[in-house]
Amino acid sequence: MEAVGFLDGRVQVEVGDITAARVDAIVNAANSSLLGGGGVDGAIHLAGGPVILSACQRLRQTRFPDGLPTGEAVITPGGKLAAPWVIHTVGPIYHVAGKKAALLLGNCYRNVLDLALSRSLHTLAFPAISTGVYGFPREQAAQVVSHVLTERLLQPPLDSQIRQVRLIFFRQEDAEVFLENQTFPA
Ligand code: AR6
Repeated sequence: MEAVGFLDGRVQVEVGDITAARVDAIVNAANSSLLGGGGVDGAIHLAGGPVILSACQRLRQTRFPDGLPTGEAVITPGGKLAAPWVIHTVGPIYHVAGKKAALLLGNCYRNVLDLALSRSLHTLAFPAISTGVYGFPREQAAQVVSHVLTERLLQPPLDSQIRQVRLIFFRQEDAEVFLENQTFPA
């Protein structure tokens, strides 16, 4: 699939492996332990090497003894990844979050963007947070993600800060579901 652009090309929808993305930071769909797992989390730790886990363990000890709360985000070095940084966020478990699921998923994207702003990062790559093991419906996620990105990327301060957001889907079918359900302005 060719990449598809929105918001003047600043948002790009594509199919691929996020661990190979050359951006300032890739985003990890972590769990609150920050100590790794399966899915994209496992792939990022495997590709980036032990530097990422060490930094996550330090964050647990210093700032988050009870784990990173759902919707929040933290940053670590990227280790051996092409991206110098990884921003870890914890998406909602859909059936646990109930009515708050959409708000919490939106918070993941908002908090990642805010962290990128505070670290002067310009280019990001996101996986489809919560839509794997955590069971968030892909159609609803597409609406939440396109809404939050539109709201934030078109307004100060992110309008002049974030040059590129790549939404990287592992499977072509997931990218197609996103494209069918997104609500970016034409
Ligand atoms: N590049 C891009 N996307 C990927 C890759 C990759 N290399 N690998 C998988 N995906 P999931 P969640 C896609 O389950 O639902 C972990 O165990 C995948 O196809 O990784 O937020 C954590 O430790 C799917 O579309 O994340 C947590 O315990 C998307 O990434 C839990 O899973 C997200 O699927 C988090 O669950």
